[in-house]
Amino acid sequence: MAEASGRRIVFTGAAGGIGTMIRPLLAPLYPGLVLSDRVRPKDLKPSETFVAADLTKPDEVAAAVKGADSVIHLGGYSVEGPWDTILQANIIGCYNLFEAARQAGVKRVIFASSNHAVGFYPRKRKIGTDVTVRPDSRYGVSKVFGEALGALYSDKHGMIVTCLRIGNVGPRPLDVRRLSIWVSPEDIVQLIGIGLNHPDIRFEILYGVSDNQAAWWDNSRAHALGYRPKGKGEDHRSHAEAEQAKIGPDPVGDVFQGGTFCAAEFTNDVKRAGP
Ligand code: 15L
Repeated sequence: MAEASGRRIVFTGAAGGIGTMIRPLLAPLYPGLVLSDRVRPKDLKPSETFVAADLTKPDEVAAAVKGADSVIHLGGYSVEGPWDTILQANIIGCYNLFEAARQAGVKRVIFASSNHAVGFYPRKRKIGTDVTVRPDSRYGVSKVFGEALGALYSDKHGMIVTCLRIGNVGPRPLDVRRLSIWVSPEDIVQLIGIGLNHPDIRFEILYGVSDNQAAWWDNSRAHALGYRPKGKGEDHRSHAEAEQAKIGPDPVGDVFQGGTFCAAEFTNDVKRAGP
């Protein structure tokens, strides 16, 4: 999809794990992309523009998104953490981002949600994006909060919001669980492109997943919007199984889609955690 000239796109979380992987792929597609994070990426190129912003500081977030047409919001804390860490980075930080975007007249936001918003669905179930959320962690709850904020700003202010429930981004699936949820950097960039450019979007939740035979998610809405993933988890099965053999069984994590995020701090009975 073509990039409108003179369009200012701000990319939060640019120094993070996914940010570092996809920056080189985004650069040729979106010249002038404005990178933002708390810290300057170590490998920042002279051609790249960077604005430092701490998501917990509304004035810094406002300065970062000023004049922006669109925001790719990957910033925040990317795994489970203590409540105050999640509260600051992912709840307050996400609110600051959407509110600053509204005030700046930003038209489109792509929000990096996570599979952990629905992590307590059992692996034996295939789910779409219309199921009740079942977060598996405080982190998962914060992603549900971000999706809800996106819906609010879309309905109330007409912002075009795309939430990507991202599986696990990387060059290949890390273990057997990731055979189901793996997404290649190229495929995530394709989904971001849909969020930035598709004319028919108002509010969407899409799964950030490649074309995996073992997928647990129905991503038909993404496909209807033109998503054509190229990555295939199955191509990496032997690697994933070899890595899995190094990890012991997890009687809780192995039952649920969210894996270790479900097992951490778990005091329920697996059978009572629901179908
Ligand atoms: C996520 O949401 C995390 O950001 C990432 O670090 C992985 O843990 C991934 O989920 C996963 O579920 O594998």
